[in-house]
Amino acid sequence: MKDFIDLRSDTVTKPTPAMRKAMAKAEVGDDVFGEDPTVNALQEKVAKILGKEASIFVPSGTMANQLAIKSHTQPGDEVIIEATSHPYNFEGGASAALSGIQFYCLKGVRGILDASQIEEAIRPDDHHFPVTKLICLENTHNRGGGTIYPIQNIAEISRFARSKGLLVHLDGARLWNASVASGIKPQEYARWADSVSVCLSKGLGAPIGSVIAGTKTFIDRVHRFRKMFGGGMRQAGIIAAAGIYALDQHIERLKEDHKNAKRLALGLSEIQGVSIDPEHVETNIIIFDIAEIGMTAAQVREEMKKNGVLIHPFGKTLIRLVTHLDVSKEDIEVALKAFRKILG
Ligand code: TLP
Repeated sequence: MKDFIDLRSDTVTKPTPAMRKAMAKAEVGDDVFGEDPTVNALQEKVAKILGKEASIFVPSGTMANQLAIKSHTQPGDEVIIEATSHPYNFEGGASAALSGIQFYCLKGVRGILDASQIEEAIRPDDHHFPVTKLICLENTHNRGGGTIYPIQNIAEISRFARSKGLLVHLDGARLWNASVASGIKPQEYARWADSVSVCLSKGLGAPIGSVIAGTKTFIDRVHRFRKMFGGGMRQAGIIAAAGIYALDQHIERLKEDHKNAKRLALGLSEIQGVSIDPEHVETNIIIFDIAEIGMTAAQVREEMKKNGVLIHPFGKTLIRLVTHLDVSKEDIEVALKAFRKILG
């Protein structure tokens, strides 16, 4: 029996047989002692791709963001972030609990900020106010609908941040998607940020793993906190091998996911009552509203499940779909047929 067509997230991708082979063959050692050759190779590879001095392998994208925030700030500092960003909304309040910082949230356009907004958010140098320390950006922007951060905005925000002595962290959980879709190299995005986190477990088939990159001094600091957060892993080469394989084999094919997402968005836009602009689908994430249809997203989820398709409600009448390695062109047509049946 065929599995469900799983459009809930690109986190659901499974290692391919070839990736499993690479994992099985991986040379391993104790990474807490820095002795795992495969982890070391992955870290060198990612640092090079991102044009940074060093990088460090961590278990999840959440830990990567939280370690970056912890390493850049002191308790009481303020971090400027977009209101629908991942660290603010989907990381269990970790930045308050683990770093004692507070967020200053700005509303972006589909997740994207511009430098003038940042300028207004910086606190004056006065002891009444928290100290503004860090700006977090997200590329692509998840809740924004997989939006690609325009490189001009990143450059302007970063130049402005540097002129004010502020730091920039880039949550690049899906930087690969941004890069493949825009043709802009990951390094070009990364050069504007003091730290960059990337995920290997979103759309690339790797079971686990994220990497944070930055200067050697910064990564050294992250290393200490990784231990403190319980993220020091031992023979992690087994999973790092999956990451290396994913970077070598599964980046270019993200184009197919983007094409599938566009096809899905176009098909959905033809259903009466579905609110979606296919032009806004730039990568592998599709967010649409069904308010006019008179069903809730949770009801649609149940009906779609009966038709073999898994989807993710993103609000009362908002639905998010994500295309990835384990969703084919044919699966998109099956999903569209089910949507037409249920929503049409
Ligand atoms: N996002 C997940 C959920 O947590 C919402 C998803 O299904 O999209 N940054 C961004 C931009 C992300 O989208 C995610 C995962 C993370 C960080 C966290 O990564 P993990 O899940 O590895 O902790």
